[in-house]
Amino acid sequence: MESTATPARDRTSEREFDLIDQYWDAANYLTVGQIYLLDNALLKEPLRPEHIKPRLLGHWGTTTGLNFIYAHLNRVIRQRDLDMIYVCGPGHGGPGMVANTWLEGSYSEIYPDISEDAEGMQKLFKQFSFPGGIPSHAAATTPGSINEGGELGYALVHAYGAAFDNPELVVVCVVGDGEAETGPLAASWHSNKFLNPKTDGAVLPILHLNGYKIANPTILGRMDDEELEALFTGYGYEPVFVEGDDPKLMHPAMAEALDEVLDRIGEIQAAARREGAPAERPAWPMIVLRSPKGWTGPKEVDGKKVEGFWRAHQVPVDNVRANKAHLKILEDWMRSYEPEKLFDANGRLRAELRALAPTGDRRMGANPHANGGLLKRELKLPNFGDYAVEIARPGTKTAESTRIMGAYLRDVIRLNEPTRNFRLMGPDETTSNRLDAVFEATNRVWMEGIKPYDVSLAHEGRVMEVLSEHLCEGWLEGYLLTGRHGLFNCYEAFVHIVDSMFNQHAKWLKEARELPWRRPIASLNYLLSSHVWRQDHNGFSHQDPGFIDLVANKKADIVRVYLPPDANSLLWTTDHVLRTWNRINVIVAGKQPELQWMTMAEAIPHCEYGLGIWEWACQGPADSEPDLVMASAGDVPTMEMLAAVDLLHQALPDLSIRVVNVVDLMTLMPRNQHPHGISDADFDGIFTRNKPVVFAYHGYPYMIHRLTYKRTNHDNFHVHGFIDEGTTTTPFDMVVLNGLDRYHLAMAAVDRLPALGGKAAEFKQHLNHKLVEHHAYVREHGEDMPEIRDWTWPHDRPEVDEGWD
Ligand SMILES: Cc1ncc(C[n+]2csc(CCOP(=O)(O)OP(=O)(O)O)c2C)c(N)n1
Ligand SMILES: [Mg+2]
Repeated sequence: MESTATPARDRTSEREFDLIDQYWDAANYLTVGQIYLLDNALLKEPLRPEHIKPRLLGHWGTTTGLNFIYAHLNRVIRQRDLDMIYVCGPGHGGPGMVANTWLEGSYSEIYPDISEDAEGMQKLFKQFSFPGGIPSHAAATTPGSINEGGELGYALVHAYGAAFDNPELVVVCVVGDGEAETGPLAASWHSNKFLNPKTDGAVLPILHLNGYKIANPTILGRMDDEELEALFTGYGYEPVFVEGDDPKLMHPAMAEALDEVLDRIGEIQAAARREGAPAERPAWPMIVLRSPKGWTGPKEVDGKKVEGFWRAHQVPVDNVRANKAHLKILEDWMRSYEPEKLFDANGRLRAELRALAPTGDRRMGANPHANGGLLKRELKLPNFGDYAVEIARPGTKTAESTRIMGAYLRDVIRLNEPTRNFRLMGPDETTSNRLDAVFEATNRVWMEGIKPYDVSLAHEGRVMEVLSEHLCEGWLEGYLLTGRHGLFNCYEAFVHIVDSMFNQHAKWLKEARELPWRRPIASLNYLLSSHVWRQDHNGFSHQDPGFIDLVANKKADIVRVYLPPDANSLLWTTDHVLRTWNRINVIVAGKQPELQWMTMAEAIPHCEYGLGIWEWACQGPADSEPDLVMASAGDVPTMEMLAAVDLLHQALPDLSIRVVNVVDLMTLMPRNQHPHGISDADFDGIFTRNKPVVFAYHGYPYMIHRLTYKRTNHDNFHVHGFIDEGTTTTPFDMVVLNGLDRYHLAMAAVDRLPALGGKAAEFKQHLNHKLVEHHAYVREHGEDMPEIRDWTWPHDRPEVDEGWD
């Protein structure tokens, strides 16, 4: 006779699903509590207006889905002993992430004041979106988070960045269906073309189709399953659908889906890691979770649909203090989770439920990958002096500075190959930026097909190239946040595409630095090459030095901008930035053959100090105040400034000129505003207190004024830089158009030296004639005049006087 009894395994499952459902209830309860309650956290008394926060803030709609996923991930982590982190795309669901880390105990471990009891729960509720408390979004303050999530679009790219070179890690990434409409997120699906199942971890995207954004349906939410399946299959995924609104059916469906995708990930990895297995890109599984926005919340408020609609997005019931009916809705809603069954009288999660969370570092709020500094190992760095360009006389020999840097990076890659913790990202420009020596040591990683004639393309490699600055930036951020190192090389003009991502990372670092439990991560390093002054062939679209201005907006202790004028100073700078942590370093350096100035012995102290007087270039007695200071920051401006000094010296040999070069832009700031700022006394010593300073600067001139406006001699600073005059023309014409050329600089100097009187008139006329000649010449010949192209610094280094007597 056939038995009607449920098999034992299913009975256990039913019981387990019931517990998971309660765990989910607990997380949902804590979410609502954070949004609404100031007091009466366990609802031991009837809810009264004074229990309610005066300002109701937060996002409810997304959190039940996030909480549902978290509870189910806990099950598989425990069952399979998974090393798993949770990247929460809809970071506005912050209270959900906080609730879950509190339930698993990781929150109270980090913040003991928010203890696992009634008092802690009370504080947990109060602190949320409250002055002096925590932000409404998942942030650096949220245990287990590597993704701010406030600005939507970067979750999936961060998840992939975390998974690279972490073969045992599973990165679950919840993607909001609104978030999925952003450009960066839409590009991120292609990251699977760069993930090697043998050497990298797995990313499990969970597309959260709750159907709505703030006040609109979502595109993906309104697409049918057939079209979604086609879309994601086309992206190279195998979507598994979990859909519905009945928790009784949804728990088993989600558990089954998770088991299926994790089995599949296991199979993919086992197959790829077998001896001699062919490397190929698998179709990675993903989950499409279609569940109501604001699931389990109020169905209707004031006769208007809330659950399963965009009205559930933020605070679904407002004006609760004053409106009795709303207060009742809130109370009924909170009591529907039956808090008395979830928490004991002391506010502790019941032991049976607590046992559902993983333990120790397996808890997603305590996983060290989400606090990457804990895992960070220093890089092994070669001796940068070994790559130095020999300089017999300054300004006579040319080199491509970034090509020299490429050789250094090649050996960084070689030295760190065993630890697999360094990557070089770029939007298809590594060769263009002349870093191609790196391909002597590694390849571009690529999991798509490889043709026999492809160049430096392989299934494994330290270089990641994709024509998406968003992906390069996001992968690197994810990689750094999980404890590794890297560098992003980019055309200067197009790095603006990631302005906003830079902003968010800077915010993350600012917050994380204030949290002692977040260990320092490696700095985010940019090499901006193919810069404004040498994009003469590509024209105006490719000419923009404004990223520096954006960078300078950020907290002084986080950002650094370096403008090394030659190869040896670029080598020092590269070595330096790779040794730093918790910073954002921007290096701007040219890739074209350019004159070289400093020996390595000169470059090291110059760069260490960040700026200095180039004695070998000064005209007139070095031991007295000059008539004029000629200063520069940036490679092309430095050459033009020195050429101007040469012109001035020839025409006005009695003029004493001091030559100053700035590598570390932040040295110009007052010391109390930036840790690299030099003292006022030193600044006055270098730039004088009252002599004219003609400053040739790489970017927008206003920046130098902004950095120096508090300095004594600021009124005498005359800055020449990019004034948005760009086009396709010769390199010298570019600087002429912007008044940054030697002739304009020399004229600017003369104009500031009234004492020269009539002596200067003839010289100025000569300079003006030169500009006319240049103008005619380039328009006739299509290249710069030979005297410009072939100019070199005419003076030898003066004999170095070693003594100080
Ligand atoms: C780049 C960006 N644009 C706009 C917003 C404002 N915003 C916050 S939440 C949201 C809707 C998000 O919808 P979805 O991703 O579907 O999340 P969920 O439905 O899970 O709340 C928007 C537009 C933002 N945070 N980031
Ligand atoms: Mg949505």
